[in-house]
Amino acid sequence: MNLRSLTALLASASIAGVVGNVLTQGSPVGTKGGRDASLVRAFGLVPDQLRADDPDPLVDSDGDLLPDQLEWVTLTDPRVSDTDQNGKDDFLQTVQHLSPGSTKNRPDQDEVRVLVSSVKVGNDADVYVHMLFRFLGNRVGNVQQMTPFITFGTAQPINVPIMELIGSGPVAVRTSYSQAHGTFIAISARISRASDLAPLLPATIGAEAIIDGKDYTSGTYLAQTDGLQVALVPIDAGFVAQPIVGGDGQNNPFWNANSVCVMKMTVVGSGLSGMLCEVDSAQCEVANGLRCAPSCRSSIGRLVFVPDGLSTLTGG
Ligand SMILES: [Ca+2]
Ligand SMILES: [Ca+2]
Repeated sequence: MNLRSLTALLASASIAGVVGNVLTQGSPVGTKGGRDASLVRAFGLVPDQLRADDPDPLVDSDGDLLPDQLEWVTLTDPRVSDTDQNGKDDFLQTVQHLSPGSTKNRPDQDEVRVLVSSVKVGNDADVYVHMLFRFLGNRVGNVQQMTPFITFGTAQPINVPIMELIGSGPVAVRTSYSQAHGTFIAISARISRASDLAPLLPATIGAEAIIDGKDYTSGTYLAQTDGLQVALVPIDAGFVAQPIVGGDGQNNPFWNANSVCVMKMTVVGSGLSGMLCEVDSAQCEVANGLRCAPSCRSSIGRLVFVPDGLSTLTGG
């Protein structure tokens, strides 16, 4: 199935009802490390077809709906659902575009965030897009439009809808509900091989959505650095360049231990289709367990084109 039908299903009252029913029954719809079979059936999605010897690319060790591989990208701890122990689950802070330890406060509202991770497969990797939703209360919002896209090229950026890619491979849907934080939904879909994505980088993969009449645009900026595909992850101090293959830096001698590349950017131009930003500072800063590329400093001066501007990455 493709995203058009997924969108239609998401938007339909019947699916909202199915999700609502599951939620109101109070049953644990998110199962540890896996997809909820009833929801997968309800959405008409094809569950992963994995061989017994394949690692599960979407395993979620701490049950917070963020796959372990994605938590490497979001700088959260895949073993703990509340990395910074502030009473807010990693999913909530992530969907709010906040990093662990962030001192920022976001208004309590519906949220959408689109992130990218990848999983090694032989000498290549599978690239996954993750669409995270948070709805206030015990409800699923009315998804009137959902358009995943990839934007690449700096001089004349090209924006291509990628809905046909979503559903061409495995898709997983996970949900949870809590009275304190509302309804969380995570949709993860394999969209590409890393080798097929590489010629398009740097690029932004994201989605535009209209939910309950409100526009949302969220995405992840991807670039090729030191032979690795990295995502620009917003933190309070700027942006971190983080490899999208989980843990890959640990075995790569080109990466130094216990630091990440923190970059700051300023907007140098804007047009109808987005903003052109320039990296004006970049340095390896202390971060336990993470890795910083030796090319970090040379990021200064790099131009980054982001659809709709930096708010696509930061949530505004
Ligand atoms: Ca997790
Ligand atoms: Ca937290």
